[in-house]
Amino acid sequence: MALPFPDVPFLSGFEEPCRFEGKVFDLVVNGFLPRSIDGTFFRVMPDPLLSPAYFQDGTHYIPFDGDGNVSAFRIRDGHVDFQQAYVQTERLKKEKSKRASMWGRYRNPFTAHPCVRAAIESTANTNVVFFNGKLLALKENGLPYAMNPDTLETLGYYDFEGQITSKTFTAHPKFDPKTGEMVCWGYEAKANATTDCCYFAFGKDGKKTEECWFKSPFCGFIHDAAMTDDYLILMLCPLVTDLERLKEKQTHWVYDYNLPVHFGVIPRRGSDPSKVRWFKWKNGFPTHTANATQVKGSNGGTKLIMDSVLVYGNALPFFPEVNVPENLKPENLKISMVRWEIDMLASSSIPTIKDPKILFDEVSEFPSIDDRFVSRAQKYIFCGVTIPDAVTPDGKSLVGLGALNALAKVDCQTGKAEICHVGPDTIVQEPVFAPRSKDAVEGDGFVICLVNRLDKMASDLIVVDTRSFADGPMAVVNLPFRLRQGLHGNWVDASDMA
Ligand code: V55
Ligand code: FE
Repeated sequence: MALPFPDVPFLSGFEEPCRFEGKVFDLVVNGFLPRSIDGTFFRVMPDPLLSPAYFQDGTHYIPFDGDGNVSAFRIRDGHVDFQQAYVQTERLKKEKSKRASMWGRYRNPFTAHPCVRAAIESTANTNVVFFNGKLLALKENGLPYAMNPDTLETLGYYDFEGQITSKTFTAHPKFDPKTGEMVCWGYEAKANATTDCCYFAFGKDGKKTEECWFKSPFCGFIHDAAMTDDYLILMLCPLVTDLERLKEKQTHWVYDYNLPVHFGVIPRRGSDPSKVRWFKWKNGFPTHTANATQVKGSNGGTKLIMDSVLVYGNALPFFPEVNVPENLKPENLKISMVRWEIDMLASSSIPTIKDPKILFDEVSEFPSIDDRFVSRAQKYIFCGVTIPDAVTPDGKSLVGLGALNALAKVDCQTGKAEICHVGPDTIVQEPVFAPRSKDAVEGDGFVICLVNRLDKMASDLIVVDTRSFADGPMAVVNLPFRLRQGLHGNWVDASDMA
């Protein structure tokens, strides 16, 4: 008998597990979808399939738990077909055989039931990327699961035909539009709570071209990075772990308000660990990058410029915190889109970098750009934004990271943004950009975004023309049900998938 899911906020209301796999043919389109949009929007959400038998109180659940359930919206000739399938991870197969979830706290194998403790822990629930003919479902504590992009059939746990020895693989690999390379890293790459990191890259044919092992200054969260022509810039956040806290059955991470954020600069070519450099800044949590580029500085050296979202404190309040400043109110945490500068001629062993410049000063998350401009100075960033005056039916303001209620098109040169309102009682998920054509100018195309209609308890896919961004969506595509909050996804043009 399947027990009810625990009555906790992360599993209730709009966030109740969806658990649906299957297809919906020809979704209803309100408005207009131009024929130039031809491709698939893939995204993934953490979506617990089995209710927990082991920790029935559910208090250990956080929004990053849950089996990866991949959605595909295939857009062609003005029509949208929908498909969804779970990644058949080793972990999900064990859950299905037991007809219950047997896992404990987030990324802590010491809390899992003995029957499942040895299983590959990845839930494949954080991002889906297309590379070399395969769809890769990613979770940063394991290797990818490969899927067939046409059928969403899981092909298996994927070590790139034995080419990688890292035990982990980022959920945010970078794709070089000039060379077709996929640039990746893993942290805690030999075992949980180690400082071992691995940088690796693949040519567009899937052959490994680089592998470089190095250590980070402490064992912390390295969720996202940005890439220039010659460097990968890792963001090591002050969200830390150690073996003791895992053995004490705590959740993996704790945020330390006394620890600076660190940036690791890895040369993309040459695989020389002695060339890896670290830089630091005050305490803060840069969550996601938009892009980076490298220029020649006035001192004659290389200057790296990187744009990211910056939260001035713990961005993930479901993880515990230490050394919290006395006057800190979580609801007042400031969030900005910022531009960092890293001077490669700076000489001390871990130089402190200067305060970043603010690009856009509203609460924002999920920055995305025109991916044809990765590692070049982009003009536009598309992101979710919180417009503070929007209210829920019972008059509550929608504020905070979990409640992005509109989309923004940020002009990085002027700091001005166009806002696309998406309707009342709506939370936007991560927007992705699809260019109008292969040779369109930067940012000319469409923003595609799944939105949560809290009033209807259903989801819509919206499509916004970036030429008339502030006019609102040109098409609203109705799903006949609700998809919970997802993390990341990508647009894949049909010509790239063929
Ligand atoms: C993120 C999400 C995760 C995770 C680590 O996007 C970071 C942030 C869905 O799980 O495990
Ligand atoms: Fe992410």
